[in-house]
Amino acid sequence: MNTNTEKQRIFSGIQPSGNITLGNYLGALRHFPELQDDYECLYCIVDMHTLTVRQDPELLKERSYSLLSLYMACGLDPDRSILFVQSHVHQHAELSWILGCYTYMGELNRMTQFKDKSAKHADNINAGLYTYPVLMAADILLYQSRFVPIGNDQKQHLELARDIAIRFNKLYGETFTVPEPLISKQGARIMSLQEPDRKMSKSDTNSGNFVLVTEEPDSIMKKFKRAVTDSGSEVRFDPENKPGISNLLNIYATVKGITTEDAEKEFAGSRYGDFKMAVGSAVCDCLAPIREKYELLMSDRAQLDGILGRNAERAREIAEITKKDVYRRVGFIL
Ligand code: ATP
Ligand code: LTN
Repeated sequence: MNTNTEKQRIFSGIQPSGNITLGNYLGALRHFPELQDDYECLYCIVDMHTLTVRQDPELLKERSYSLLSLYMACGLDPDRSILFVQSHVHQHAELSWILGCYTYMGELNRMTQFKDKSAKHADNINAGLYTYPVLMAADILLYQSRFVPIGNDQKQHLELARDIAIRFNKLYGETFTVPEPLISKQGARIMSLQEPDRKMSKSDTNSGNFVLVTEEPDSIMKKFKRAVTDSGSEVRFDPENKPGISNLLNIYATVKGITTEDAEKEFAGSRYGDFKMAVGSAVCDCLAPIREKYELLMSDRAQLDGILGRNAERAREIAEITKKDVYRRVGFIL
């Protein structure tokens, strides 16, 4: 367990399964930098999780570098936070096996992400897709993480990680810190621009559904212009009856740092077309500085490799402490 004199830990991960969307940014990544001062933060590029869906090897590698650059472009400092690649730290896979033996199939059967992804990839419902939440629990529990900043869609997985930690602690004594989710009030669930009843997802095959953090302003504006609204004419926050408009209000409020009520007031009486353009340009303003930094960082591979190497070493040191403790408790010879 963490002693009181140490800073509490934060852990979060994003899959390099595609380019990072506005949804990933507003739901999760945006909050990562602000936690760096008060906590010891670990932000992982969870490449092992991406194999649950078929990936192109060259693209996967490229996207891992890209995610590291984006972490830094958003304000993460690799000397303060530990920014690393999951597959560089062998303890994730090792702990995952053990935790799998303390997870019930009934629990995994209930996971909505498994159900959604099985439906989406019916030709490849593999065992990794099923045990995905166990690996995620290992990611978090290895570092005795206290808080986990995530979007709303990951809440169920975090609950499972908590249940596994509590179960293991009951059997073997206090081994794991029981983690808690950090879910923001606004921006925790950004919906698709074309199908606003589905979440914005980076692995979506229709690029009109998402906006990328690194996308050019022209292209962003086009996507907002084409965003699906409704047959009415009132800019009103009503997710059930007006999912498109409500999603746009949520996006606007989150990037501007205001409430959806205030956003609604600002656009009272506006035409849909003008409203959509205002949301698009607020998003462009928010993302432009990130894109500039990102491009600079991506141009120096040697620097990125150096950061990954150093940070993986720091992560392995922490992870080994928990892994050894777990091995000892279950009765493995050390
Ligand atoms: P994939 O499409 O490959 O499943 P994804 O876009 O759903 O990926 P993840 O890598 O699984 O993204 O998630 C990274 C983080 O972004 C998680 O904390 C997740 O909760 C958050 N997140 C993902 N999509 C959204 C969204 N639409 N709105 C808010 N947060 C989101
Ligand atoms: N399952 C998450 C990504 C993820 C994660 C984690 C998030 C893997 N391991 C640990 C937080 C903590 C996702 O699909 N968004």
